[in-house]
This record gives sequence, C-alpha cells and structure tokens, in this order.
Amino acid sequence: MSGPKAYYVTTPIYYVNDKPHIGHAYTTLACDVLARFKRLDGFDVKFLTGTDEHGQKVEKSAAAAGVAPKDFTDRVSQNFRDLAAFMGYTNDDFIRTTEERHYRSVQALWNKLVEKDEIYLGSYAGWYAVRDEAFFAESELTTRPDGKKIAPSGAEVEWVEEPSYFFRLSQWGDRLLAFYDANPDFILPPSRRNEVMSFVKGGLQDLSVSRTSFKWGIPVPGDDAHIMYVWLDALTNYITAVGYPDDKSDSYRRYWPADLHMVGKDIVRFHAVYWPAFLMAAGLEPPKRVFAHGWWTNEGQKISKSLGNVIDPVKLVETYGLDPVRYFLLREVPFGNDGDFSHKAMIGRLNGDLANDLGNLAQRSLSMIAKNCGGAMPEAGPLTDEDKALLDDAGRLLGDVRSRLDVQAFHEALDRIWLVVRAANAYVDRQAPWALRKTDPARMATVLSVLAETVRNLALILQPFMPTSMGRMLDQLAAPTSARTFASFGPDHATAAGTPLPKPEGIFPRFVEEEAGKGDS
Ligand code: ME8
Repeated sequence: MSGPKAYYVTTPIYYVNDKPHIGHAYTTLACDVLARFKRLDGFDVKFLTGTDEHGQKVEKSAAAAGVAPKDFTDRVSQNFRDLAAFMGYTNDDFIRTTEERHYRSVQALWNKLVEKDEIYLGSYAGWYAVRDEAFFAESELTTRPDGKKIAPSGAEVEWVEEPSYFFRLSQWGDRLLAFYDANPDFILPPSRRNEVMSFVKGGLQDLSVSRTSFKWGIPVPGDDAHIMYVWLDALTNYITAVGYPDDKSDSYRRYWPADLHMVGKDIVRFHAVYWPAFLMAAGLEPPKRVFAHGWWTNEGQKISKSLGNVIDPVKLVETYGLDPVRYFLLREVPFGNDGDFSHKAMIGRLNGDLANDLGNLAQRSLSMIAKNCGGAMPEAGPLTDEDKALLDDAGRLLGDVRSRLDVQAFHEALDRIWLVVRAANAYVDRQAPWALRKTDPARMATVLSVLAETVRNLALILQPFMPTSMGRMLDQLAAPTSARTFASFGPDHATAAGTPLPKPEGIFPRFVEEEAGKGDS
C-alpha cells in the first residue's frame, strides 16, 4: 500500500455507567499526544475512542436511573464525546457498541469462530463480578467480614448457573506464550508482561462467552436466547472501526493490526490474553502492542464514587488551564506507574516547569528581540561553540523524543525536552545579551537568534503535549502554519532574519496558591 505509513492507536471504550473522570481523561490524553506526534511526524494516523454500552453493569445503571438502556447510553455516551472535545482530543472516530456497524462486525467474528470450531455450547456454573464484567475462579476470591465473596478488584461476585457458549481458550495457552516470546514488546511495561505471562503459564480455562440471564447486548447469531459476553463484544470495536467484517477493505488493510491499544492495568488480561486469542482463532492478526498504564489516586486515596473524591477533569482544566493539565498528567508520573494527584504537585509543575522554565525562556528571549531588534528576527553572525552546542542539543530533540514516545515513555520525552529548556536558560544567563546591547550589538543579535531558534524547536516538539500554548508560541515566532510539522524541525527551517515578530505575551501565568483546591474535592 502506498502513501504515508499508517499508525493506528486506540483507547479502551469506556463504560457508560458513569460520568467520565480523570482516569478516562488520562488514557485518552496519552493516545492524543501519540496521535498528534505521529501526524506531525508524517504518519497517516487513525485514533479511535468510544463507549462500551452493553452488559449487565450498564443495564443495571440504566435501571437505577429509571430509563431504557438505549436512552441511558445515548445520554452518557454524549458525556464522553463532550469530554473529548473539551480536552482537545483529536480522535478520528468515536465508536459506540450500540451502532449497527458494530453489530455486524461482532456477529461476523462470532460466526467465524463457530466456523473454526472455536466456540461450543455448554453450561456455566461459577462466580461473576458485574462491576468487572468478569468470571473468577474460586481460588481468586476472598471473603469479606460480612461473608460476601469478592474479586481481587474488590467487586462483589455472584454465583451464576446458566447455559453458555464457550470459547476454547484452554487450547491457546502455548500459542499465546509463543506469540509473547516472538514479540517481546507486545505487552508494555515489562512488569505487566510478566504478570500476563505467569497468568497464561498457570493454565487457561475455556471462557464463557454468552449469557442468558439478561438482555442488554448483542444476540448470538442463530440463538438469541444468548447475549454475547460484553468483553467479546467490546474488544471487537477495534476491528469494527477499521471496517471489519470487510477485511479486504482499504481501511482494514491499511490500519490493522493496530499499532497500540492503550489501556489501564485493570484490563490488561482482556487485551493481552483474550483478545489476541480471539483474533488468532478467527485467523486474524493480533495487535502490535498493548500498553497498560498505572492507576491514579487522589491525594493518596483510591479514587471512587463512594469516597466522593472523583477528580473531574473539567473542573481541573477550569482551575489550571488545559495545557498545564495535559502537561502535568504526563510529566508527573513515569508512564506505566501508579500516580498520585495533588494540587501541590500540580501547582509546582505549573509554576516551576511551565511559568519559570519554559514560559520565562520564551518571554525573555522574545521581549529582548522586541525591544532591541526592532521587533524583527535578528540576524545571526558567526556562531561560537556554545551557540552550536545549544542548537545541536535542540536539534537532537526530534530523534530523542520520537524514540521515547515509540515506547510510550512520555515522562522521559518531557524530561529530555526540559534538559534543553534549562540549558537554554543557563545560556541566556551566561551570554547576558542585555549587557551586549551596548558593547557588542552584533553578538547580541546572534545570541537572540540562537535563542529564538531554540524556542521554535521546543515549541514545535511540544505541540502534541500542549497544542494551544505552543501554537501561540509559534505565532509569536512568526512560524507560518505550513511550517509547523516536524518536517520544519531543525536549523534549516529557522525563521528568516528580518521577519517581523508580533508583540510577545506571557504564555504560562504563575498560579497563585490560594486558588488551589477550589477546582474539586
Ligand atoms: O474497563 N487511573 O471501561 P471503564 C487511571 N469498558 N486510569 C483509569 C482510572 C484511574 N483511577 N480509572 C479508569 C472498561 N481509568 C471497559 C473497556 S475496552 C475494549 C473495554 C481508565 O469505563 C483506564 O484506562 O471501566 C482503565 O483501563 C479504563 O479507564 C477503564 O474504563
């Protein structure tokens, strides 16, 4: 297939039983940064998110709200779309599992699995947790003081006995292990890979893939007393969105297998065990990578509705601004680890990294140009070793950031970028261009042009993380909109000397502490 290389990235599709919170915003944000980066880097990107609308959990939530499941899911799904727009996400598609295209796709996949003799009719007797929408072995459960059995996540389980179709998962253990061995980066980070591999090595049971005790789901073709297991339904969204069951379509051939399924650590087993097994069993290719990121807590506590400490991303953005929130979430915690949200840490990053380091670098460089160079890009004279060192360091950013983002190490990418921000601030202090104004104006012009070029490259590479503020920074550097992709990275694309620059304005205001904590609980 010709044209730019394809890159297909997906978020989990979120349950519509609840309002979106910071955890959902986080996963989609990580994907948005990757999608934006890849687009600027010349890829043909498909970025998918959406909502998971079937299953017992959603059925129960709709009943509790006193509305029909479809009306309920229409309403809540819209909240996730609104969040995506509010957070500036650039998803190319938003899938809902209640859509007709998805019914067709899931039923086709089911038929394919039946045709390959991977599904058989039996009966299920065992434990089910509605909150996790998952089956559990007795050995995985613990008993609470009130005598109730609970799953490892803390969800209550109930005993279920009903006729059920089964997927022959038990036959796939060795083939999955061989697949993980052949693809060492299929599951990242490595701690999750180890966890998944030991689960598979422990032996797999056939998986119950239909239910008869409720109605809200996609019927099994030819036996509509059965509703398909919500995870089989949900996982299939990733191929529906690229055109399945038409696996000869341009879109399917272009984007499948997906480059990355981004998920939280709670659902790695579904994505790294069940999903590749379903696909291989149907004769389809498994995705290239599943990255399972960590879990956010709020000021040290688990985030939960019952504790009343759910962090609302909208309030957070209203308090601190969109780009600072985007930056904070990906900078504060090594991606893959658990992280704790605190207002103190948020303010620390906003005032330290953004206002003091990056904002100040841009502001002082540009205001010196405005004041001392007639508001136009200064002309560089001969470069000293120090000038070259800074420009080279900035010039290496693209390759370095690309390689960090290719393994989803957002925090390392930002760390690397901040080495240049700090080096540039140290360069300003050492060169003291304000003092050169009288003694050596030509040298001052060189220093300011090196700074302007460094800031331009920083703003370019930071666009995926902070699109609005970096857009403004590039406006202030008179970078034409046609010169904002990574094809314009590096010294060959520096703004020409003499180009008039608009009046500089601060981009990251300092945050005053008293305002903290008003945003949410
Ligand atoms: O599991 N910290 O949907 P879901 C970080 N429908 N991320 C968090 C988080 C937290 N505290 N809380 C939630 C489902 N997330 C299924 C998925 S996919 C085929 C079907 C994020 O609404 C994280 O990405 O429960 C987690 O995996 C996801 O939300 C779970 O969303």
